[in-house]
Order: sequence, then C-alpha cells, then structure tokens
Amino acid sequence: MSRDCARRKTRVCARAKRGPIDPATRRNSRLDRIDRMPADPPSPVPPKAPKAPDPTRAPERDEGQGAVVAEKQEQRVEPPKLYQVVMLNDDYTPMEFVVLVLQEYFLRDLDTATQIMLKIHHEGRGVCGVYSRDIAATKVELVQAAAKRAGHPLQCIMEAA
Ligand code: TYC
Repeated sequence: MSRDCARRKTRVCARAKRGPIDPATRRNSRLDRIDRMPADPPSPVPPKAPKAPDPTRAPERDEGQGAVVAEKQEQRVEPPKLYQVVMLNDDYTPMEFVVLVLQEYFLRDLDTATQIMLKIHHEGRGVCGVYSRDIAATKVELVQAAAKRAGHPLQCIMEAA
C-alpha cells in the first residue's frame, strides 16, 4: 500500500468512527457553507406585477386560467320599418293637380299617376308609395306644403306598411 493510500484509509476510518453525520449538529461541512451563503442583494428594480388581461382583447389561447371560450356575438340589424304615404280624396282638389303631385313627389309616370288618382277618387284613399319613416314623413310635408301653396284641401297621411 502506498503512503498516500494509507493516509486516505486513515481519514475514512476516522469518519467511520464518528458515525453518521447529524444534520442538526453538522457545521462547516462544504454543504453547510453553501447553505449559509449570503442571499442575493435586493434588486433595484421591483419585480413587475402581473399584467391585467386586456378586456378588449379576445383570448387567443389558454393562459393558465381555465378553458378558453370564444364568444361570437351575432349582430342582428333589423330592417327599417316601412311606411306608406296615403292620399285622401276630397271634392275640391282638381284631378290634374293630384296627377302632377304624384309625378313630382312620388316619381310616377303619367299613366300610373292617373290610375292612382282615379283609385283615390273612387275609393276615398290610395297609396302613393312606401318608404322608410323619415322619407315618408318628408313626402307628406312636401305634398301638404304644395297643396297649401296652390290653395287646395288635398290631404295625405303616412301609416305603417
Ligand atoms: N275628387 C276630386 C275631384 O273630383 C279629385 C281628387 C282625387 C281629389 C284624388 C283628391 O286625392 C285626391 N276633383
């Protein structure tokens, strides 16, 4: 046995004689020294708080908060309500004037305007056209203004189609 080997054997025997290491009393072993290394110095920059999720952003993947639910909201746009402009008969407004009004404000050709005028004359009322609310209201105002200017009692109303 070499001298070096004999020295190592002596150290092993000494360790064996002292028995197993008691962690409570262990001091100055290499592990003990590592355990008592000073902690990292405090960082000058404080750790960032976790970012709150942007509520306007749709979740793209599971971010560890449970299942991702992609909610797709159907947007339904109701079609605009329609209103018909109805002209009423009277005994004084000249037939020609009614035909002219139907051509001017309801864009009817002469034949159609004449047919509508006659229908009103015979049945008491007739539909001049069907429009969205604002347009129907404007047509009523225009016809009444024209009748008033001309001095005729022509009446026209709007009602839900
Ligand atoms: N009845 C009217 C006449 O005989 C003509 C007329 C038609 C008037 C239609 C109004 O909305 C009307 N002169």
